[in-house]
Amino acid sequence: MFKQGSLSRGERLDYIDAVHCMRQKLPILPIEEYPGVRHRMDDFAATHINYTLNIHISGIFFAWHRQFVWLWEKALREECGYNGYQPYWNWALSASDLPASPLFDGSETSLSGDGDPPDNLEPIIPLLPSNVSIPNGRGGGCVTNGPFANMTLNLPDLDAAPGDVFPDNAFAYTPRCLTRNLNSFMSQSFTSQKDVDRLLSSPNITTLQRNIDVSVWPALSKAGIMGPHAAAHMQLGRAMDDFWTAPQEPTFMLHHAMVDRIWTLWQEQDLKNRQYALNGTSTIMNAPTTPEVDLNTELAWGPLSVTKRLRELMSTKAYDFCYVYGD
Ligand SMILES: [Cu+2]
Repeated sequence: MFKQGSLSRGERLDYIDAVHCMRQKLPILPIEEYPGVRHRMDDFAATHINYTLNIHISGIFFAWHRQFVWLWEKALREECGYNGYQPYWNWALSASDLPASPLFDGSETSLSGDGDPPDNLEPIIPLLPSNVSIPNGRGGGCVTNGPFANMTLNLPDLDAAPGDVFPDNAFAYTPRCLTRNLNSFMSQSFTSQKDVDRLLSSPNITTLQRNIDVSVWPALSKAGIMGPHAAAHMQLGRAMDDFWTAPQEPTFMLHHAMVDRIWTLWQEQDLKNRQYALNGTSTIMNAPTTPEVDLNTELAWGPLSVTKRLRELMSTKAYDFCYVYGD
């Protein structure tokens, strides 16, 4: 895995082609149960929906998403002939000006740019659940530029669903456009190098988990601080900010590769104490209450993967994993 900024033009185009290829392959999830799953990329989104209430703000967040991104990279290689690596989105490099970054400038080597502006653009948006309001971006509508112009998302917008109840219509076939609303105020405020540094200087796993997500942590929300995991989702707009269906956004896997890179770099600062550091349970904010995770806790990804124990997921260089992050 290497960062997007270091990819050559050809490597960027190869990655984009591989994503398109996954969108043309038949899914493995059954259509009767998953009417909104129409291709292999949807398999990943639906699987993420199935585990959403376990894998976020919990003790398996890092490990579950590590395997998820690895499965994606493996599928690109094995099913779509991709010869490159899974790139990561180094948030800090695009933080000062999202629409100008090579990732989102709308060029043919980007992941497409901003969405079209809607008819009436709210200048200010509330940052829930805090009472802070922030400047809105200038997009919000369908993405009509770059490699993912006019791309269709098949699974529904579930962001209005309460964060703790599995939505009834989760797998309904709901074709709609990919939307974006690039928000450089958010990226400047929450995903700059100083925010990355704050993550890397977290003294223990509990603090790292809190620092990366924060918005749901009342004390920090009041201070208007949002962790880079949450903030990077939010700064791209609705499609990427959907807690359930975000893997439909082509940026999702690059974002979670960066989350994985942060975990990896943090672990490598003190392998003796951090390699196997765990904290939390396998339910969102421990609701409903589940046991504290340990190295024998089993994780699943539906039909996308065999089950794995947490001990198999704690290092990028052990068991099935063998990868490093370039600078
Ligand atoms: Cu997730």
